[in-house]
Amino acid sequence: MVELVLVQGDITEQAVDAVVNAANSALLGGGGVDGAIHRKGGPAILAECRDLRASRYGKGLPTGAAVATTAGNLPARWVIHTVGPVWSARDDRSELLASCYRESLAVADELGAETVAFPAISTGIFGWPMDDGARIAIATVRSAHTDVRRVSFVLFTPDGYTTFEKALV
Ligand code: AR6
Repeated sequence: MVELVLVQGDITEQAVDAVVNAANSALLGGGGVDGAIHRKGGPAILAECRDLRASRYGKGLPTGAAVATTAGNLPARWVIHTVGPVWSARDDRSELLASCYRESLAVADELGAETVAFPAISTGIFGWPMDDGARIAIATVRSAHTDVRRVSFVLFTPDGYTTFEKALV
């Protein structure tokens, strides 16, 4: 079973094999986690993202999918970019959010990454409620078939940390 760890802090500082980026389908950067990863990781990440767009994702990386690049100057070896769903009160997009966690772990397995750090995907600019996002994140990682040994959820705010702590029990 995967070991789950909660960390309050900045995902760009995590010394793990792979950090997951809460990206958008254009793969060209943005705010939040995405902005921080590109800022600290440097231009090598964007260069690989551009290549991926040119070779495989001309229409953009689909919501719920994941793809890896170098981590540039970050302490991690790889960045796994995934696109979370935008929160909607009308339609249930939970399966797409679960898919982000599952597909990211599948990419980690392909890379041979044993330690992976996730942010709380979709809970920032994409508006997903933190408690529901935490529930989906934890349930999906717990039930995943993966060779990843340790998953850290890196929560930027004390509130986010507390919410994940409650969802973990
Ligand atoms: N480390 C860890 N968590 C962080 C960090 C950080 N450095 N910065 C923010 N968070 P968001 P989304 C938290 O907005 O909701 C971008 O523009 C934040 O508090 O990064 O999936 C992309 O390009 C929140 O709880 O991602 C997309 O367009 C969580 O990380 C869009 O935002 C996710 O917030 C994706 O939106």
